[in-house]
Amino acid sequence: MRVKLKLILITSVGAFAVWAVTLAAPGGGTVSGKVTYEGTPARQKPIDMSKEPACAQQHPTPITTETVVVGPGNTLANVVVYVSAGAPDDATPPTQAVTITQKGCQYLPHVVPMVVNQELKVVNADSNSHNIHPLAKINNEWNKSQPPGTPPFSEKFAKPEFIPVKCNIHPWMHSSFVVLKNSHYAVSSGDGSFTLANLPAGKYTVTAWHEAYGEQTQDVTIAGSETKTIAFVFKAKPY
Ligand SMILES: [Cu+2]
Repeated sequence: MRVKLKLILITSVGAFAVWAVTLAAPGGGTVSGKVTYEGTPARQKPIDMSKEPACAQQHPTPITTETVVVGPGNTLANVVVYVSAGAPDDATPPTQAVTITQKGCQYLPHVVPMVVNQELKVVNADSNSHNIHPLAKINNEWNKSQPPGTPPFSEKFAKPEFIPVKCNIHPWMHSSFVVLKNSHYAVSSGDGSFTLANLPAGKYTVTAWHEAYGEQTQDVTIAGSETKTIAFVFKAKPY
């Protein structure tokens, strides 16, 4: 009788555990919000691509530098928002590669976050050569020429680092590789918004990084499947 009771108890505890896991598995909490600036951002400079006609032709309206990309309502794009403390490092890198494409003598996207040892695919979609050169200091620095029509190549970075990237052929081309320890990251879009989803309950430090305005952090505690809203406001550097 006693054994039977124990069995029933174990079975119900087991069933409860399965039920609890099922409840917790799909969601977790969410941190979302907006990145804005105050002050006057430096005016972006028009890019003269006349030396590379194949690229110039791709921009009927001349483009500008993308160091600071803003939207209506003082919103700030291209800010990497990521969990810098409180989450475990990814045990294995995400299986899907991150891609940077050189097109119209621009880097698409302008800011490229990735996880340590995640595959980074470099694509040249132009009919001219590019020379992609990440100026890494903690990771190995490399410098690769990519003539038109050559297939994409893959690289990866073994350590977390913010890496400025340039093209040795076109001085106006620059990008940033942001190598992070976990996949809890987002890049603020044109309207400054970002979302970090699927965060298990816990206390986190969230960092927002901008290539010209530096970084800010905020602590956020997530309980259950709630959504917490936070805001980052950067001081724009003037002209
Ligand atoms: Cu180039």
